[in-house]
Amino acid sequence: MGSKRTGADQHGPNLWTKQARIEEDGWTGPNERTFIAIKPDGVQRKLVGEIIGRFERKGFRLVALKFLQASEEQLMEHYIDLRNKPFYGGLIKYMSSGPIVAMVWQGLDVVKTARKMLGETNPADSMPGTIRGDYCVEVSRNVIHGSDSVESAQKEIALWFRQHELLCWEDNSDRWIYE
Ligand code: DAT
Ligand code: MG
Repeated sequence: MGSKRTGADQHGPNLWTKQARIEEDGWTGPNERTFIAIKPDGVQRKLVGEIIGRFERKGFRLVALKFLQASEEQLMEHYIDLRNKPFYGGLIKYMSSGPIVAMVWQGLDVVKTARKMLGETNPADSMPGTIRGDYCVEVSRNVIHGSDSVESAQKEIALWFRQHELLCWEDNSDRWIYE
């Protein structure tokens, strides 16, 4: 060794981690993605670490994450299909009332599996062991959002993230998770 590292070296890829790059792959198989958001009540109730931990331990891969307070406009777009529901106004207010954690997770059947991990929309219908079954009580304070189909996931990810915010990185546990 002995040679002095240049600035470029220090910030570039090293032996252990491939430099993250913008993901351009398709959405099938292990590349399927879903949009997950920890709602303002989940943040206030200190569930961020617990919820992220569940997705990590399951074996899904984190592709993007940000902490933000969403505008009513963005939330109205996100929940556009519910615009005629009586709870729509209250839902937009609650979701914009404090910071949320917006994430993209990737893996085989991640959309369907994440919905199972969340539980039912109403916490009272959610099995213990699910996030909503374990951590909340009322439907209008159900701590987490997850896309309900691959098509919604694509729309939601495009609404909440820019392409360059979605990172492709080499996950060293992949060979223990996929055959
Ligand atoms: P999910 O979040 O399980 O996909 P959804 O898309 O039907 O459920 O509704 C979006 C959110 O709206 C839901 O997470 C909580 C709120 N919501 C749904 N039904 C409600 C109701 N009957 N009263 C109050 N809020 C409700
Ligand atoms: Mg929904």
